[in-house]
Amino acid sequence: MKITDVDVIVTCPGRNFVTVRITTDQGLTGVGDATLNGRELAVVSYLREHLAPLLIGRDPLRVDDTWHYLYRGAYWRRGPVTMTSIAGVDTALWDIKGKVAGLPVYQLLGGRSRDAVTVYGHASGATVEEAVADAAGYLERGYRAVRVQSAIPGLDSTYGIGGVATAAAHAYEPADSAIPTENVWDTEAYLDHVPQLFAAVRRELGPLPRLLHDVHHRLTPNEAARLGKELEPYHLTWMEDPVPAEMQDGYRHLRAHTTTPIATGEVFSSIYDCELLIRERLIDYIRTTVVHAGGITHLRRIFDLAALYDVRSGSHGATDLSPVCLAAALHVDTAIPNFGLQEYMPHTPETDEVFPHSYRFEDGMLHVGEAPGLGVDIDLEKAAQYPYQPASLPVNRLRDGTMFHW
Ligand code: CS2
Ligand code: MG
Repeated sequence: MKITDVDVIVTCPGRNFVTVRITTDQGLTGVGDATLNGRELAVVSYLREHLAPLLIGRDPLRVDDTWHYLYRGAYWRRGPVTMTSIAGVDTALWDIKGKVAGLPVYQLLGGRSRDAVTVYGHASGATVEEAVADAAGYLERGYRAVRVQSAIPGLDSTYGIGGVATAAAHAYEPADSAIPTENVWDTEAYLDHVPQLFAAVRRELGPLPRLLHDVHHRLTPNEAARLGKELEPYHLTWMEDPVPAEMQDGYRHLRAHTTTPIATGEVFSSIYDCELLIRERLIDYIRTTVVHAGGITHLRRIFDLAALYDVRSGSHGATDLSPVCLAAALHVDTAIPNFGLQEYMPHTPETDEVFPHSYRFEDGMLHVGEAPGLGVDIDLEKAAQYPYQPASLPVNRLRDGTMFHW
């Protein structure tokens, strides 16, 4: 069998997505997500100009060899653009391999380690009361775990705040303008508010619901230690991305000062970004996912390393990761021994139409399909109806204008 075509498809049903579609000489096709929010066209160029020509004529079933051919062959290894491009190709090859074998991909990864995948939903609100009500709504809809974010008094906008209306419309998308929106950030206002938020959530919802919070990379290790300590009474399942991803040794200070579980990894693109944090048990959950961490081939290796140190998976699953990525992530989540939680933000109805898929949500769980391959595809006609729209993620500045972390 030989690869005859490698198409890179850009579509924007509400937000931009990049999809790799590989075709073989026997008419089989495979799809892979290669969406890098706010930098989509860099990946498109890397794929079209540099990877597609190298794949024509290759045997699509040599998945691991192709992965190393693209990774070691690049000479300039790692990094978000390279690893997202490799991920798109790798995922499409796993899809083809499943179709050739007549099996869903999780069967090729070792079979089921569980009957369904526990997900967490995104509750948020412009006020504490609204956030608590939104979280209660998720529990009523069967979710077993809820991430809670709320607006910070005194700040016009804060990460993750879409409010009930936006949540109902599945419309929260931070990359909302061609030129980055500039927000004002205030760490003290945030640190003062978040413990109050979780005090209210626990008071209203009780001790059992699994609660999560995304700090979104905005604290120093010592500020994160303070927050982690102040959140201890509320027994969070995890505090996510407390410090910028580059500050890896800062996790030692954080870990030494709080027992609040820590999750990180959504911006990591290779096992080398995760190794120290996993090996020193500085985190409890690793949030790498298929599209940004080099595809199924490399993600599986990251989770295998994590399993050695009892670190669980907590894969990123925001709506800027396409249904192709979510389907692939569910196959990995279904098979690995050290599954923790899967992030789940439902996509817009238009997006679900462009990417027909067999996974389904039921009672707080996502169920991977049994179709051969990944159980997801791209409708080329529908995709063509939604041309690319320039969109950048926001930036943060402190009150004095200093550039900060978003
Ligand atoms: C966030 C993401 O869902 C999350 O955990 O960190 O929504 C993130 O902001 C976006 O994926 C960035 O594109
Ligand atoms: Mg996050």
